[in-house]
This record gives sequence, C-alpha cells and structure tokens, in this order.
Amino acid sequence: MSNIDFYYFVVSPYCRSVLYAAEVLDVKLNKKVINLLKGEQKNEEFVKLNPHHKVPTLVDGDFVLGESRSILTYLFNKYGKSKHEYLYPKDLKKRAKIEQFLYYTATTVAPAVLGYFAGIFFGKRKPTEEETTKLETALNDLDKIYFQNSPFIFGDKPTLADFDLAPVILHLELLKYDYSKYPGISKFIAAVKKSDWITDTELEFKQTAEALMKDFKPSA
Ligand SMILES: N[C@@H](CCC(=O)N[C@@H](CS)C(=O)NCC(=O)O)C(=O)O
Repeated sequence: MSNIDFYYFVVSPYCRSVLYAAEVLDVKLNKKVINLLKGEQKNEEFVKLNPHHKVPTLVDGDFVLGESRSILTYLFNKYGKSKHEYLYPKDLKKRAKIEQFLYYTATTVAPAVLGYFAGIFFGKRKPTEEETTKLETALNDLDKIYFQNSPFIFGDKPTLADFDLAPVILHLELLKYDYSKYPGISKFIAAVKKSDWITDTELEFKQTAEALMKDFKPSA
C-alpha cells in the first residue's frame, strides 16, 4: 500500500496528467475517487484537506498539495531519478520553456477546451461563437507553433508539459471533436496514444466516461 493518497476523478484532465506522470516516475498512488458529479468534493472531510474543494489533491504523509502542475513538479522533484531527467531537465532554459508551456496550458489551452466542453456537456447547448473562436484559436496556435518537427512539444520524448497538455486535448474526444484538420495536434495525440504511460489511465477514463455519457446527446 502506498503512503501517498491521491484524490481524483478520472474524467478530470488535471487528474489524468498526474496519473501519467506517476506511471512514468513509478510512484505508487493510493487512489481515492472523489465523484464530482455527486458533489463529493464538498464533503466535510475533503474540504478540510483541500479548502478549494478541487481534484487533483495529493497527500504525501502530512503534506497536502493541490493544483495539478504543482503536483507534477513535486512528484518529479521528490521521486524522479536520473533516468527521468528528460521530463523536466535541470538546464535552466529548457526547464523555463517547460514551465512556460505549463502556464500556457493552464491559462489559455485548458480554459478554451474546457469552456467549449462545459457549454455543450453541462449547458446542453451549442457552443457560443466566442467559445468556438477561443477553442479554434488555441488549437490553431498549438498546431502552428509546436509539433512541426517532433511528435511531442519539445522533441521526441515527452516532458511534464506533454502530460499536462495531452489529457486536455483528449477531452475533446468525449465530444467526438474532429481535430484531424490540425496535423501537428493529430501527430501529438497519435504519439500520446502509442505511449504506455497512458494505457491504464485512459482505460479507466474511457470506462468511466462511457458510463457517464450513456444518456448524453451532444446538441452540437
Ligand atoms: N487549476 C486546477 C484546476 C482543478 C479543477 O478545476 N478541478 C475541477 C475538476 S476538472 C474540480 O475539482 N472542480 C470541483 C469544484 O470546483 O468544486 C488544477 O490544475 O489542478
């Protein structure tokens, strides 16, 4: 049994990125599901742990940490070995570029994707023009600026930035969103899907999402 508790809901992309990283870093997590659709994040015990009532939340001994990207770097810094250096290189500039990307995903790509998703899924309506433009701008930029010469963001191997971005893009598959018009993103997702670090998490994601989506009919 692991000493590290991981409170998560697999449908949340922010939780899946941590699961990918834990897989690569070989960190065993004691996984505890917080079912957001049942409002379990508001349970007294969980709120005591994370007053922001958000997943993912990691509890490593007496240390509690929220925010997926902080959890990614914490797990790397605490449990990464020299063979994992490529995930978050010590080189100042390479590391800074990865951090730039983590902030970019957090502030631009994820809000564009999840805003679009939420309108259709939770709002049960077609996306607004603004939501569509925001999504298409984010995807266009990603496609044009990255993935020109490599399947992952910074080369042939993934970094923490890829773990962060991949589940956000894969979220669009819940809506059967066709991103084939974005060749760079398609190449990225193909490389991600071939990676063994997503296998278990994606299976759990698909099974959970399928159960939740059984009665869902997108209006767009
Ligand atoms: N910036 C946070 C976002 C976490 C987040 O928004 N989690 C959502 C699920 S995707 C959540 O737990 N929502 C429950 C709530 O706000 O009550 C991260 O990267 O961890």
